[in-house]
Amino acid sequence: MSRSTAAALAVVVVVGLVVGYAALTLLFPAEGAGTVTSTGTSTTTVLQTTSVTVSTSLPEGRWKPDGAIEDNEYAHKLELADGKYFVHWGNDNEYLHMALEGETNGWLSIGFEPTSGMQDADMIFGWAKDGEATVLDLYSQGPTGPHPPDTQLGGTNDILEHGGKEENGRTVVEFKRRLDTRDKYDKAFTRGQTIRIIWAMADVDEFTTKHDIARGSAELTLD
Ligand code: HEM
Ligand SMILES: [Ca+2]
Ligand SMILES: [Ca+2]
Repeated sequence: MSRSTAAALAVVVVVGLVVGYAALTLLFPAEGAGTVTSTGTSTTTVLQTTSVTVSTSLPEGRWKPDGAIEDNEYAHKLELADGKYFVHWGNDNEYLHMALEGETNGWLSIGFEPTSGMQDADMIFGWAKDGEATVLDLYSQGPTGPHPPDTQLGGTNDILEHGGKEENGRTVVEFKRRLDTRDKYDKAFTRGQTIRIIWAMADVDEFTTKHDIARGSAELTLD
């Protein structure tokens, strides 16, 4: 090996170390957001491509659809209905985790991106009864419904996991879906997006009886 080749190789190795270190620093921020996948490509032809996958504990690791809202389980919280209803949420690159919490023994609901009234809202309905939670993926076809399950319209149920609890007049339902489910009856979300929502609650455990406690609209922003 000639001296110049050796010198060139040494430079390449040093550059490789620096690039690798930079990639690692990027991959391990103080507060990581979910699963970070990054591919660092070297600047020279000699170095190969590095691909590292890192899972942090936020928020996937902490999230449990058990009907209990733990500290730090959700990064965000929105108060509605003068404190009778709260929406909690968090997201990473892939998933949205959400909890609906309200002063009712009936249903809680959230609708994403309606056009007018309830129309075209991608709705999620939930309630808990006898220790069992029901969470439904629905779509509102008109300004006051109807909002059948996506599956009845030829779409898909995109609630990946769910759970909930009814206790002392309070109901909590928790669920997880992809930011982009690829179902035409769901709204596709991107990171950092501000989503217009409608919300409603009622004191009955079935999704064809109207909101008899409260309803309204608001906004929430994803990480
Ligand atoms: C369970 C079946 C439902 C029925 C039968 C129903 C029916 C109606 C009706 C008749 C109205 C007209 C105004 C009024 O009477 O209050 C209305 C308004 C509204 N509903 Fe529903 N609704 C249902 C579920 C939902 C759900 C699940 C949400 C939210 C996710 C929702 C959110 C709203 C909002 C925000 C308005 C006001 C719209 C506006 O004036 O711009 N509704 N609903
Ligand atoms: Ca939980
Ligand atoms: Ca769906």
